[in-house]
Amino acid sequence: MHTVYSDEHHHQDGNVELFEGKMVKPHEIPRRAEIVLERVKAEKLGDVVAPREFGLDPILAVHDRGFVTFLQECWGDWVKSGRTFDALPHVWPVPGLLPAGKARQVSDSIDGKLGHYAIDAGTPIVAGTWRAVHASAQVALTGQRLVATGERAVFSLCRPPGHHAGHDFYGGYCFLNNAAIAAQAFRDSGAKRVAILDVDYHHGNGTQQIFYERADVLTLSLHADPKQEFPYFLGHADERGHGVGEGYHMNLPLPWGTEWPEYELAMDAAVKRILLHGAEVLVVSLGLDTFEHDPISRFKLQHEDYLRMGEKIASCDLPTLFVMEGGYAVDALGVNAVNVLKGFEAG
Ligand code: OKP
Ligand code: ZN
Repeated sequence: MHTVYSDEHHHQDGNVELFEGKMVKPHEIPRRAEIVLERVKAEKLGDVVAPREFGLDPILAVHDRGFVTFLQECWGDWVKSGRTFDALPHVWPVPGLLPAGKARQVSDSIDGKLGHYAIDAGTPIVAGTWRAVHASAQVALTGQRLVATGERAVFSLCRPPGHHAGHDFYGGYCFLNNAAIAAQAFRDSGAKRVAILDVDYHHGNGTQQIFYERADVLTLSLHADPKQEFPYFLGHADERGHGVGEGYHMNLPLPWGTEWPEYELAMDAAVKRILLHGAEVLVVSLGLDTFEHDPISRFKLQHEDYLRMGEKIASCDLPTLFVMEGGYAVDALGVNAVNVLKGFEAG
């Protein structure tokens, strides 16, 4: 299996995130991608290739133009307003703030803009953020191209991750939705039915939002119950899509403490739904924060369980693009990610 990787991710290297009431060192760090790359090489998974450049068009096929411009200009505006440390929001236009019929306006102030586009204060924007997230999307798009032109499976080693980013919002360490951008690119290169399976510990709220009213891209997410866990406000089992998209989204929330036997049952339900969809291609949002020792998560999957997970994904028997998402037990991240890919190849 080819791995697509770019060093550009190093430009996203924040100093702080707001976490449990404290400003702490970010969990989403460059070492995460390095250790996965090291394991890919040590296990001889296959060639490591650099991304090609597909420009902005495939990004704008999923994201709002004003939002993308904000991401490109944010750091410059932040510096112009006299700040030197990481850009974080501290005020939000919550629903109910505005009177009925009054549309939300984008502020001229960078602080207003941050609150307009961000869903949390855990996702720092720094000087190199746009450079890194642009490259991360190109890593996903390059993987997409390789699968669309005949590879059975490709690993897009994306960083920063993407599944919390929506049409016009960012957060949860995510800026551009790499998996959604790739799925849309599959549609635009001729695939009629696409599926995105999100196995990150956290609900893929951005991916859900982007495809919620569409039947062509089936989205499925296995995650910690939002009643207990980030992103808190979305990811419940009764969110099933809307309009023509009704029935084309599936949430499988699971409780804290979930181990492989229960996780496997949820995966079986997801695989069944993917096959029913008649998907021609599968995009996997591959988060490894379901691991028992993940510092911010509370599922209990073990190293070997990721081999089983890969086999399960292979049982869909579809061309598959793996897109890297979360996973914060950094020392174990390479082993767990590559176990999924090796399990897939054996399956
Ligand atoms: C990104 B990805 C909860 C803090 C949550 C944000 C987590 C973002 C995870 N105590 N902070 O899905 O791995
Ligand atoms: Zn996650």
